[in-house]
Amino acid sequence: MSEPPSRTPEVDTHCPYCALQCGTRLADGRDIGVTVRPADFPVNRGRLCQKGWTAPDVLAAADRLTEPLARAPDGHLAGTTWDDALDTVAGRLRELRARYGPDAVAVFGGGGLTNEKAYLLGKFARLALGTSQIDYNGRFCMSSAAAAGNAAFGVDRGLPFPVTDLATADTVLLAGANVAETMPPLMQHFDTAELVVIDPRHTATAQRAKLHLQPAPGTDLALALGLLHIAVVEGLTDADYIRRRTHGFEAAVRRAMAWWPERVEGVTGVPASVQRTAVRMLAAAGRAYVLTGRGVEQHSQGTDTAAAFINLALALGLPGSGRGGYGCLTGQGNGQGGREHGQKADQLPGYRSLTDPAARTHVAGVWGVPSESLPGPGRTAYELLDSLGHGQGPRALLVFGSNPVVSAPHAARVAERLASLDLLVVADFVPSETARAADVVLPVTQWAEEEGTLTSLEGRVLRRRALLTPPPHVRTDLEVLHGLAVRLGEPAHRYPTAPEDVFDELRAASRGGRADYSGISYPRLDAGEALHWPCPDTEPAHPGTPRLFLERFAHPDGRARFAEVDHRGPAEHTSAAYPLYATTGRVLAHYQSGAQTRRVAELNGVVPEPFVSVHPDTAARAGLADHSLARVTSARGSMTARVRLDATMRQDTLFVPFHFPGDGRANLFTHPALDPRSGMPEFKLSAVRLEALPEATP
Ligand SMILES: Nc1nc2c(c(=O)[nH]1)N[C@H]1C(S)=C(S)[C@@H](COP(=O)(O)OP(=O)(O)OC[C@H]3O[C@@H](n4cnc5c(=O)[nH]c(N)nc54)[C@H](O)[C@@H]3O)O[C@H]1N2
Ligand SMILES: Nc1nc2c(c(=O)[nH]1)N[C@H]1C(S)=C(S)[C@@H](COP(=O)(O)OP(=O)(O)OC[C@H]3O[C@@H](n4cnc5c(=O)[nH]c(N)nc54)[C@H](O)[C@@H]3O)O[C@H]1N2
Ligand code: SF4
Ligand SMILES: [Mo]
Repeated sequence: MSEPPSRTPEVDTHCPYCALQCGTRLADGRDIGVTVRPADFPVNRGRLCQKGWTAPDVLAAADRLTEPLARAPDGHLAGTTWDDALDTVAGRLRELRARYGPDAVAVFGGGGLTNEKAYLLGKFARLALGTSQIDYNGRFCMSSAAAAGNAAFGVDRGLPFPVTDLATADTVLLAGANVAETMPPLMQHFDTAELVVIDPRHTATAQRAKLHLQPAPGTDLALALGLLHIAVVEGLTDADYIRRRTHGFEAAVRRAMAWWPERVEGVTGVPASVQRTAVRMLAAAGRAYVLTGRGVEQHSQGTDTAAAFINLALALGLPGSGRGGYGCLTGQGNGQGGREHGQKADQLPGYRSLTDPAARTHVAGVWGVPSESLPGPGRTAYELLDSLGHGQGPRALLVFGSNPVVSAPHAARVAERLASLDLLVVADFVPSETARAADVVLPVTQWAEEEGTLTSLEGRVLRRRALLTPPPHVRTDLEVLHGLAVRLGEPAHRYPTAPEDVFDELRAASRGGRADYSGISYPRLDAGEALHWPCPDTEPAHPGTPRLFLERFAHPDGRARFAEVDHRGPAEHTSAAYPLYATTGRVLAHYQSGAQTRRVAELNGVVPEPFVSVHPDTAARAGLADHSLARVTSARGSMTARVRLDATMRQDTLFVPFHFPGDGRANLFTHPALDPRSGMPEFKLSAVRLEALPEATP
């Protein structure tokens, strides 16, 4: 066991936000509060972004949740005791289950939860609730790239190599990733590389690029097919690698042959000459990497698009060759671990499939239950939210680590579904927009008050360590799950509350799975070992796997698969009523739904309100000037934002960050069309119109 946290004046831990998981040292400055400084950790090497520097402010947020709340008869959320809150929740869950069956209760998790929380949440859903209805916000994040990675390589680890390998690159293709704002300390690893950036906007990242391809949103699949076409026609593919290490090249190329550069230019707007330069830069590089972000993944053809970029990387002979590779830049703090331990609708711990009989037997054995008692797969995140409170859909929802009222697509619809529930329970440490809509709110600890592990974007397992003792009436998520499970009649020992005990069980459950953690332990991590999964429990101790695929890919025959994909186009096209594209994404100063960063004065000072980036000519046509108030309307609904003129924008495209609540929610206009292979929504493309709003409206 580690030291009791309250006696430690300083601890080494990691930033609470994104998947880069910058190393930090926290100190309890008592009167001045918690201070943070960057550690000399390989991914951040002494740097942090502005969110990391200000993260301690959320620990002391003025409206921090410090006691359980329950909806009083007058409709207000009022303080209550833990026993009352948990008894109420458990009692109502039992009633709903008795009346409608176990699938009447649903669970929504998050990629910010530690490995221990994600694991115990999945176990709680399948055993204590007996429900198939569990999914999480990672479905909205990189699920399409995960599906493409599994199909191509037989395993999905965002970066199958350490971040520091990127520093050896000559050329890096960043497709739909704005790293300069979303993972600023990562940029230092590109100092000597030539960047090729694919983004409809001339982002801070594109400004650092040698070459910027600025396609229309939603056309990346055509572009990636075109890049493969050029590589083939110009004889730049690695025939020896393709023959030895892959399957399916010819079928993939047959599709790409229909995408000659001029046709691709017509669809994407990227000049043929620029396409050719991009491919030549990648092929000429001694070491080259192809990296994808949400810009290409958050589409209804997101899996095929990620697959098309993987095809390009395979054709150039990069993955596992020691000459570069492909990676998906995972987003949330534990976005990687959060997708491995069983909070996904179709999944058991160890990245196992819920429909695989051997996987069910193994995990049921660890849990001490018969495998027939495990439910089958449930609905994916948006389908789940959309089904709430009507028809065969769940009547109760428990939310741990997400704020879907702001972050889910077609958010007005989601808010309406949440309101129709018989019971909404939210565990959070701040009154998020979703918590405010709940019947019961359970106050939980924050990062600096708890122990656990997270798995970063490079598949390395990291320790989160506690500096502070939690406020008196705040509990950990593990304690909440324990308290509920026991009230639902489960044996207490099944839901340990000590993170290390949960981790040790997770190790056993993951043993032999695709994401095998069985050789990783708190003592090894605390001794400073850099352990990347898979890390089986071997004698002598397994060193972990920083680099995957060097010898073979994870498919049984050891070969990677090309995907036979074609461009279908987005779910929605522009029209007379909705003549512009709107895309959505992030700014440096805010994180996700903003539940945390909108509570930090310094960050709010930088970006205080929703905005829409517009080309000056597009704005002028709508009668809008810089800073004027605009309405962005799609067939789903409207949001309001202040105009930011930006002459580098495409004239046909608007950009809106999704960090703001209320009328400023980008997700009031986004399209819930889902990628058929992953359940990823089309966050990155809506057909909209832009109109001026009188100043007084908001
Ligand atoms: N500051 C900040 N950093 C974060 C987060 C945050 O909320 N704020 N969140 C974290 C998480 S969970 C994630 S998932 C990552 C996301 O990290 P990124 O993927 O870098 O972030 P986004 O801003 O969502 O999208 C990246 C870019 O895609 C572009 N884009 C939009 N539509 C298209 C398109 O059709 N094609 C192409 N090629 N590009 C397009 C946008 O203009 C944007 O610049 O960031 C992580 N880091
Ligand atoms: N339009 C549009 N929408 C998007 C995206 C986009 O690019 N465009 N991106 C999507 C992506 S990539 C993502 S990842 C999602 C993220 O969107 P959300 O799922 O809403 O993510 P957060 O805002 O991080 O919400 C996390 C909530 O859980 C709380 N929380 C944090 N840690 C814990 C914990 O350990 N336990 C508990 N109980 N609570 C915790 C936080 O206070 C916060 O209220 O948004 C998606 N939505
Ligand atoms: S880049 Fe990510 S992990 Fe690093 S300080 Fe910023 S938010 Fe935190
Ligand atoms: Mo994400």
